[in-house]
Amino acid sequence: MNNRQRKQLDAQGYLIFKNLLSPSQIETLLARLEELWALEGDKAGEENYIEPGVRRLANLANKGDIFREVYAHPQVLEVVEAVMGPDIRASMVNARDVPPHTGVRMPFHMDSDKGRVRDEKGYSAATAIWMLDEFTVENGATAFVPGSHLLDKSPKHVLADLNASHPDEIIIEGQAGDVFVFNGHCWHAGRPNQTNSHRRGLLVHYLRADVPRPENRRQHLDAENAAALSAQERILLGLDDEPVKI
Ligand SMILES: O=C(O)CCC(=O)C(=O)O
Repeated sequence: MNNRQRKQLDAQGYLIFKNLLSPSQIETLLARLEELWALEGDKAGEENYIEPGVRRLANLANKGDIFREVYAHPQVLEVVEAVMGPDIRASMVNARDVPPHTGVRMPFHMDSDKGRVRDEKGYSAATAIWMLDEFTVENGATAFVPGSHLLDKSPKHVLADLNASHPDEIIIEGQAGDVFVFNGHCWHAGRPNQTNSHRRGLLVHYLRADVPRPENRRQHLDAENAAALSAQERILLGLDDEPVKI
């Protein structure tokens, strides 16, 4: 991150990095996601939650080595650490597809668990949305309110209609291979797809290590998959953290 990017992250709450994935990485990732959607059928996403009208997948850290280069990408981790310090955990590693001519506008929300705002240690959430298709206004690119992390308020306590567009929102467009990384306390919302093509992305949610993560906000790895990880990836996934009952 250079100075300009650091200033933008602090003031606006987000950065977009172009072309972080190569066409062959995108192709491999999409092939694996489509395979998983076919295998998991109507249970897809259930380890986290099922969202009507869209296709989701969850616990992807356990579903392919290829996801390691995404959730542990150094350029993204640098931003996440700039948001909330070095002690971070990848809580959710998900896919989300807004299929053609479908999806509803999501309510504006933050990705900090339970509407948590900045505390004495600062911010506690950050998210990376990896674009695997082009993201456009028409196909459901994310709505985002720049600078809303500075308000220290959850949109549900402020906005009269969480489902309406916000006067200050911008739509985060980009190409397949780009990644949109943001302070998870920023207000944002998924949008419907009005086109004939899919809008597929990977969503990686990071939380500060001291934020309790219930079972559906953690990655659950089989022994064989866990054994392949580096020490840094084990820490990032919090595999050795005590389970938390919430
Ligand atoms: O897919 C998107 O555009 C945003 C999704 C999102 O905000 C979420 O799943 O919490």
